[in-house]
Amino acid sequence: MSGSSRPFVDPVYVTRPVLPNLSAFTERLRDIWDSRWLTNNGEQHKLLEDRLRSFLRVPSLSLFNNGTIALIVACQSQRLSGEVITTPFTFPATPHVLSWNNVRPVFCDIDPITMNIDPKRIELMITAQTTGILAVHVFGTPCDVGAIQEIADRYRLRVVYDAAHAFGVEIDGQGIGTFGDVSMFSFHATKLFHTAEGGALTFRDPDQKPHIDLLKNFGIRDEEMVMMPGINGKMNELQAALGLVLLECVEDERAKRKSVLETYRACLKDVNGLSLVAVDPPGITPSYQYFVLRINEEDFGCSRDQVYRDFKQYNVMTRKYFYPLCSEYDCYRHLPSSHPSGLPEAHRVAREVLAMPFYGGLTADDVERICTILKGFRGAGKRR
Ligand code: T4K
Repeated sequence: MSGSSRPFVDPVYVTRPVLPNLSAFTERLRDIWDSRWLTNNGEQHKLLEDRLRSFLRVPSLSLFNNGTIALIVACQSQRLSGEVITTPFTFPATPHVLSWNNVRPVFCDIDPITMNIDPKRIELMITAQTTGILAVHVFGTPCDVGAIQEIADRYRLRVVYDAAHAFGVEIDGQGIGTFGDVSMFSFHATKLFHTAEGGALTFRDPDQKPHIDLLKNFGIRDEEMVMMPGINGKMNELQAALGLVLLECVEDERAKRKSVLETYRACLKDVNGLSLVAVDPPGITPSYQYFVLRINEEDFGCSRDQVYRDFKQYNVMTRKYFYPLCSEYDCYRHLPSSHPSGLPEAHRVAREVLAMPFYGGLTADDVERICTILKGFRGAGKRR
């Protein structure tokens, strides 16, 4: 391996936003300026909904101003109430949207390989109050959608997917946004496809769209009729214009990330104590959103926390996605389902994961240097 272990001059972040050619963006801005139409279902918005529907292979889609508001609306649209079974291994937005809907999150343990909610344990957590399952395709790895749907059908539960990390993921050619009742995609700046802030809901049944579009627009049907207490979840024309030009860059960025992933794999194969989270198992079209390692302290001779801290001295800013678990937050710790005894796999995974720098702008040399630095930490815990 050619990589040296010098510190990087500039910080290397976990990700960098993809940016389009500026003039392609300003061209669209000119159209917006000419039309003086800035938000509320404008031309850019309509065009982006069309383009994303075909890109994501979904029958129906509604754009939002961010993924969290979209997920709040998804829960409203499915009339979730009482308790909803979810995963503790996720970004805070996932359980928070339940709280914002006055629903109690019930944390279910995860599968140790996929790190997604474990369908085998879901059934044990169902009570008379359970109305749905809120599952996350964490790091873009699809949940066991068949097993989840089977449980939901048997108990008449709604299924909402947090697909924030799963842009462009397909299972045997089927868009990930077609599973369950509704799925949420995040278009935050740190995502493979983004609109600076933004998001979307996708759903198999196009009849859901009018209801969801009402919910994101204050419940307004026309100038004299407000149908329900909706919220302002609208994406504006500037965001949509950015999305339209960025959609043209997604395949190129994906190809670059695939090559970054291959370099990581080549450099880190057979390192005792490190395992690479598989983002592209057979049959899955991956998103290439994150590249995550698991560090087994005993075998690697250095803990995940130590690796995270030591990397900073080399200007490499990794992230502990997702530590701490949501069940450990002050607002959820009191819940019976938050007790660590019921979440052993989630606790182990949260201690071991480390999201590595992963974006198309990384060169093979950057990746080799990062891997050389990482290998230099082996056994460091024992030497201290
Ligand atoms: N569900 C799940 C499972 C999610 O992961 C998320 C969001 C949501 C729901 C909610 O969707 P949104 O409402 O956000 O649409 C980041 C993102 O802000 C967040 O969207 C994302 N998940 C989460 C996993 O990552 P932070 O707090 O780690 O972001 P931040 O600001 O530390 O950014 C990470 C790195 O990216 C920085 O160290 C540098 C780089 N960066 C970031 C920004 C914003 C840039 O280079 N330029 C930038 O503009 O949450």
